[in-house]
Amino acid sequence: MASVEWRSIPTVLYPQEILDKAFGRASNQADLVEDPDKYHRVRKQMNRMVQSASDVITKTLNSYVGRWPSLNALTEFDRALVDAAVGCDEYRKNLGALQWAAEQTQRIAGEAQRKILRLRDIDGFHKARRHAYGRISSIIGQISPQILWLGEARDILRKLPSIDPLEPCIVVAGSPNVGKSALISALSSGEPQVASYPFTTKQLHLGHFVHRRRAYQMVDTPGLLDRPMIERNPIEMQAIAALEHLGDALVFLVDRSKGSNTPVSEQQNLLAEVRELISERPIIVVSSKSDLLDSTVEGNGSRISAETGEGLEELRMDLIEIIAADEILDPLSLPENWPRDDEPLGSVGRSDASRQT
Ligand SMILES: Nc1nc2c(ncn2[C@@H]2O[C@H](COP(=O)(O)OP(=O)(O)OP(=O)(O)O)[C@@H](O)[C@H]2O)c(=O)[nH]1
Ligand SMILES: [Mg+2]
Repeated sequence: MASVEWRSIPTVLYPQEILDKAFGRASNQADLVEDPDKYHRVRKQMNRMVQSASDVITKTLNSYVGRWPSLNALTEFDRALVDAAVGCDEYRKNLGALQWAAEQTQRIAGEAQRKILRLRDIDGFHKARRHAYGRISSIIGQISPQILWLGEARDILRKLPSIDPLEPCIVVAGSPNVGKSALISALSSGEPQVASYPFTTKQLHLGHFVHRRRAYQMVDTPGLLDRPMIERNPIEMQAIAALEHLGDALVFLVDRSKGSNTPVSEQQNLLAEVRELISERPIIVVSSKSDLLDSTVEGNGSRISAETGEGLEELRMDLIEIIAADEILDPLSLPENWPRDDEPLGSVGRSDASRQT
């Protein structure tokens, strides 16, 4: 399961644009037909117009279906995002309608071509072509709401965070304004990406750092894990549940500084709730904004400051360590895709065996 590059979902043309493209291409194709005999020329031209109009439409519609991620291939987290953003059922239904329209278009073209083959007059060829165009236009007209839906959905999906399920992922949580985004920026190599969750108007940050050739992704959770779960709607809960499968570790920030928006006791309650929800994954609790804390009072636990960099490298190493500890269940097993010495021999053996059968 590779990551979904939401940004690369192609533009969806308007229904009329799809028709214009198809019929325009078809006319160009007709102009290329050369035959001195008018009867044969027109017959070939009409035939070719129907064929290429149908080809363009089928190819365009199928390319949408093909380039939109298949819901079944998505991670639970991505599926939860799609569900909240545009609705999984709608997503499936509307892509299905495109597939249906592509099939109908091909069927209409086939029928028109068989008819042209049977006909014996130039006028009939023209009529058959016009009739096919009319039917194709009406099919596209029928799925016009679905095409428009996909165009709008694409604009929403493009902004979703793309997380690679094959690389480790660190989820950063905590009450509003505790410094989640600042921490991700401070730990990131390069500028973090900005994406959005469909549950909140706030922008989320996606960053990563590389350690021993592994990319550790970090994602923050504005509006997701920052208020009591009782206030959640079912679709948010679904995303929160999916977070558990996504993250290899969770960093929970507690802002104990005087200027904090949320009382520490409330932040602690939230932490207890998050612990319960994300019970399967290691959680590291850190005090944020240590530059604003009184060092004598706040001596216990780890502290970080995105501002001064205090504690950041320690946190990074802690994360790398707990993620590695979590991953290596069998100390003798090799990492996935690790080149094995016995691989060439093994594959020769297999192909020999298959040749005998
Ligand atoms: N002094 C100090 N200020 C910080 C630190 N980290 C974050 N801040 C400030 O705290 C405010 C909130 O930081 P953000 O990183 O946006 O917090 P957040 O948790 O992402 O906030 P939401 O996304 O709104 O929930 C900003 O004004 C930051 O500049 C820090 O380590 N030290
Ligand atoms: Mg933020």
